Amino acid sequence: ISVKNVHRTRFHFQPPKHWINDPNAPMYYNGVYHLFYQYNPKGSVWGNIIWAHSVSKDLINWIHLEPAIYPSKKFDKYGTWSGSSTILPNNKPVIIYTGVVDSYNNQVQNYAIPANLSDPFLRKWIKPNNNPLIVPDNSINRTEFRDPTTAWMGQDGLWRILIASMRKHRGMALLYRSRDFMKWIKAQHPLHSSTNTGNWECPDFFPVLFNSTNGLDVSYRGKNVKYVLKNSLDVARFDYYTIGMYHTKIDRYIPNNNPIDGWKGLRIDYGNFYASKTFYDPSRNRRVIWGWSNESDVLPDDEIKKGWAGIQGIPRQVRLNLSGKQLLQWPIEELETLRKQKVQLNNKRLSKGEMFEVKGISASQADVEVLFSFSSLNEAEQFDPRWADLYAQDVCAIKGPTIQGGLGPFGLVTLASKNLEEYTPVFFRVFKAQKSYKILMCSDARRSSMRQNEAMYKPSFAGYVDVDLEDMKKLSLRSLIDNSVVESFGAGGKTCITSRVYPTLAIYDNAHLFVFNNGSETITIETLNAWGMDACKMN
Ligand code: DQQ
Repeated sequence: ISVKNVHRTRFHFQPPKHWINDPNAPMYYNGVYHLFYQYNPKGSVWGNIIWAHSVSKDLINWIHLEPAIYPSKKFDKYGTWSGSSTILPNNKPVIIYTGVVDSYNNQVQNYAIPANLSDPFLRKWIKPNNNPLIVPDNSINRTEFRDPTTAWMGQDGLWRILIASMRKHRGMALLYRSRDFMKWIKAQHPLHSSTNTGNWECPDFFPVLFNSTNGLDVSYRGKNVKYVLKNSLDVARFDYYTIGMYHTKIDRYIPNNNPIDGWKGLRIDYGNFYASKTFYDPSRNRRVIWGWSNESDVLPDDEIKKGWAGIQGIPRQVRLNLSGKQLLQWPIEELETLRKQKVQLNNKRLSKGEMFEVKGISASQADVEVLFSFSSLNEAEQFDPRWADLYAQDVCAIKGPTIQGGLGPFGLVTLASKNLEEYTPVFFRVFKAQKSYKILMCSDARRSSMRQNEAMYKPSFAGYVDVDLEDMKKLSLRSLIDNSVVESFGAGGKTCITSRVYPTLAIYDNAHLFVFNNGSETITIETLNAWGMDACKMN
């Protein structure tokens, strides 16, 4: 078994070799999906960053093309960093990206346009001579000025974009306006900002519809809309979002009070997932989010040995949930074309301490959907009030899968070796807090690999799931298992967690999948559908 390949994913997006990070400028144009991404053409650690480019008809199978944007001019000589695309009303795409202009990492914003609009793949991109488009004024920290968003147009006919920045420790989404897309003027106030959050890398701002799965173009104007502001908090290394109102008269975004923005806010994903970005897909009337999942093995040694690092998560359709208080994310339906062998079971009861194996599919490469139910909440353990200040991840570390509980822990055991030397459980645990129930969802990598190495990152990632169990005593879980990644969706995509894991025994045909219950309340598996997954095609 080659070290290079054993942990390569087979249906997640990856180039053949080298380092990747942020997804850039995803778009749908004339029948083709484009994904650009931060790429090091020279090695498997971050550096020499260019924009690699791939195209697809279905967001699952990809053709890798030549790089689209790379350092070549004074305005981007030291790096072509993240950015976004906008499709102008005359059906012409334009990319705005960050150029690094010197070895101190001073940043400006540039634009690039396709050299030939009749090339269906838009292979070549030109950086016109009137670049840079935007240089920071004196009030801006020039090394913290990057990652322009897709532009939207206001009622006044002006284009608007956001640029990530920070002042002292206040993170912010700077707002710029333009009439002609060429001359950009900074608005007096950022669209939004928040103290002690560090730089808001890769901001993303988009409208979502109430009570609908449909996505909206970012310039949409109409009723029944809320807005989402997402940012990647540099220090925390997680992607956060709030839902709120966009007050177009004053050009300010005001998040709903609860939950707040900042480190304790809602996350797009509670695991290894960063620098995410959405785009509107008019062909299916949906909004899709992409996010980067970095390696968690021993950086950078393992990356150098493997010759590759980083994957993109499975694209997810995003929408507002019914309550209007959070997003729902779900793997795009095209993923289902890779499903092959299927096993199904219904109405199976799991009493305390029971665990059984799901056989008949390739457990190292699988898509598993399960609906659990239970008849009462009486057994739920007390939520220790001291945990209220902890992150869910810390509570999961205290209450791991092997610690017997009341209502839970129950869930899946993924990428398990036969005798459980290695396993990555994804599970729920229900607590009774003072006024309500708290549902913890964990994706616990602590026992994922036999490799003894302190430098391996094996966290007990976790988030809470906002479901009213008194209403309906059911919880659903979907996990996408792909060799070194377990990407899970709790309660229909309310809580998502991505873990990167590096089993040494639980690989290929030696990987196993189990369902378990380690709580005193009996759990019923109402339905379980599991599929082995084909590899996607990439070049
Ligand atoms: N990665 C890019 C930056 C961005 C960061 C550089 C986020 O533009 O802020 O590769 O991962």
